Amino acid sequence: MALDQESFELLKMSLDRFIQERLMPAEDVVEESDDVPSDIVDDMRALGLFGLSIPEEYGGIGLSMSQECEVAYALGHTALAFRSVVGTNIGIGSQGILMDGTEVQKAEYLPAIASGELIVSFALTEPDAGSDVASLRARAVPDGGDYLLSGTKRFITNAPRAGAFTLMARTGESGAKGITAFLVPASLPGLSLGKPDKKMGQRGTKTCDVHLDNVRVPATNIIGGVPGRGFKTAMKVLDRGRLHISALACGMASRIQRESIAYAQQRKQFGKRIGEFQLVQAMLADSQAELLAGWSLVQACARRYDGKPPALGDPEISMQASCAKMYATEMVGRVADRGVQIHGGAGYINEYKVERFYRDVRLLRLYEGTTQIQQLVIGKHLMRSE
Ligand code: COS
Repeated sequence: MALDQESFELLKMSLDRFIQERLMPAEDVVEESDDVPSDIVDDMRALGLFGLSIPEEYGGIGLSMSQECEVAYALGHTALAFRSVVGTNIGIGSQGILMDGTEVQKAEYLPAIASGELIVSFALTEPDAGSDVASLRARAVPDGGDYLLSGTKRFITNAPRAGAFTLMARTGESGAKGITAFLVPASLPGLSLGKPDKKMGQRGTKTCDVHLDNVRVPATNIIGGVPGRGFKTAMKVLDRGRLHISALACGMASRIQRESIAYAQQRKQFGKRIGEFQLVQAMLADSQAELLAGWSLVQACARRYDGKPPALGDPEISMQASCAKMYATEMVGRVADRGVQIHGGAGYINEYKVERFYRDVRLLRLYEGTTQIQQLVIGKHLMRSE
């Protein structure tokens, strides 16, 4: 699956213009209001951003992973809240349905997800199951032809905006094999939302708890129709999500570099522009080399991903996605830190963008698997290989 090159170039041109002319000027509004203005969300729908990764037959644009990474890289150049609005529809919310759903589920859900009419969230994490997903406790108990779902899901991105959830609950034995993925409409009785999370950064992104109190879900809403496959579905979705996040991290590193270079070119100290000092140039050079290394790694891993049908899962691809996620998100943390350093005291003041980006990028090393989880995935894979 891929969009032809000519159409993709046109899409990228419109997107770049949209980022420059609509999103960047609205960054302060997002920061101050802690929300993304609804007219911008409407424009995102019109541009097709919600359906980037959904095949054309279901009303999406059908980008390849490499193309999706280029889009994530472009969106990384502005407040991360904008990408977050569309992020769950492009990635972790929709991909379980696409990879493992039945034809009926795909036909029912994907067109509305692609158009952005339906926002879909990914509900995996729980208060006591973060990195250790296999220990999750939300229960799904069979009742007639239905399941009754109970439990709490935590830090669920876009939950306040969501019309449906791809939600993992336990239908069987302890561990990974007892986990099932369900499609859960947000309107079902017994489903309620917690208070909005107050986060360190990424203002404008919406996360909260999702509480399930005997929510009756038909068995036909099990993704793929077979219980016990939810853990693998979640892991495959995360492999893809991790590549997307690494591209986003590189985009944000590039933006922080731009801000830092612009500052170094105009700020004067000791009678010179600070960018003329070699110690400042050294920081910029380190960031530039790391940014290029990260982005090259992400592109190479995305190309490799495109060579393999995603529904199958592949330990080599998981390992590569974890390498990309680990390197790119750690890298942008270092770039943001240097960005603040280059700005000096101004970098600690919120009228300069680097102060905000420094806080925003911190999350990239945590969600969709911490750096330590990426190390585990990589290490496990290496120890298994001959
Ligand atoms: N694709 C397909 N199958 C996968 C897979 C993948 N990427 N990763 C694991 N599996 C399969 C394994 O092959 C194994 O299958 P079998 O039992 O048939 O052999 C099964 O899933 C269990 O795998 P494993 O034993 O590796 O599971 P663990 O409980 O050890 O968990 C980690 C592995 C820690 C990597 C996983 O729990 C994880 O990714 N945690 C972080 C979760 C996360 O990112 N949370 C963020 C919240 S979502 S925003």
